[in-house]
Amino acid sequence: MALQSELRVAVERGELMLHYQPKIDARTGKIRGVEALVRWNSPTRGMVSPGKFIPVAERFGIIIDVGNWVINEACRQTREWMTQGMRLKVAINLSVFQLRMDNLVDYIDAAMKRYEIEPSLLIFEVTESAAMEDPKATRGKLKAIKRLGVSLSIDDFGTGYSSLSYLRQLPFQQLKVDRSFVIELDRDQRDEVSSFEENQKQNNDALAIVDAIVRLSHALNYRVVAEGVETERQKEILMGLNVDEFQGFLFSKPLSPAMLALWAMGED
Ligand code: G
Ligand code: G
Ligand code: NA
Ligand code: MN
Repeated sequence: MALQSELRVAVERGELMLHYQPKIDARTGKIRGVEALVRWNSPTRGMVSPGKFIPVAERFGIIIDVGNWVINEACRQTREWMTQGMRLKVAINLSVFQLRMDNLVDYIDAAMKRYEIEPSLLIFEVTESAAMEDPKATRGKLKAIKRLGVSLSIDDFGTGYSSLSYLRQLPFQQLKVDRSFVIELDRDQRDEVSSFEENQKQNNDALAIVDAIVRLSHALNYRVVAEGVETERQKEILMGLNVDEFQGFLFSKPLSPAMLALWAMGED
């Protein structure tokens, strides 16, 4: 069967699950929250990554069902952790197709009420390119989501083409620096093809770019998260640039809810 046909029934059959990747406070080194990342445990295909099935879900109109499932499940899990005495901030990714739906705001509101979630515990991540699509409609939708009391984060920043004047008009509280810049920060350790000088130049350029992004973000009162942090060296450079939070394999890969709870307890 085609991927989209199997995906259509996967939601009803309970084949989707969420894993959670820690977001680390740069100042304290402690966990500040988690990002929910969907996985599909298919009986015929095994574990399918969202990088593969989210684009298919978007192309075939299944993303609304998938996205609604993610919102509900993330709220349910947030409540379960609270019951266990863990107040974790949970970030949920939104597709541009969800942003186009009239009833998205009502759906989020209903899920928060269903599980009695304080809005301050939720962050919605929207990619820079999604935020730039149909700016006027998107701005209205993001403002309506913000009015629920949740936070908004601009994801994969640096890969799109947003104008600063437009960004200012959007109600974001957090900005996530795209992984590609973090990789460039210490390229000499990973790239043996380019010369030392070429790598040095890449590193310095990336440093200047991330520095500018952090300063701009702080001027606009955003907290800055660096994505895809894999090495101590990257972490140290990012600390020097005043990044507020880290996310990446250096700290933890995305974990099942049970593993995340264990990991978070080991942190204290
Ligand atoms: O977990 P992984 O690195 O394989 O994720 C790949 C891509 O899938 C990332 O770009 C991530 O943002 C996206 N993704 C993961 N979970 C969700 C989700 O719940 N909704 C949407 N829209 N995208 C997601
Ligand atoms: O697009 P988004 O930023 O939501 O993508 C998050 C994805 O990035 C997750 O699917 C996660 O598995 C992946 N990811 C998280 N940390 C790292 C990392 O340190 N290195 C790499 N290569 N991928 C990461
Ligand atoms: Na994200
Ligand atoms: Mn991202």
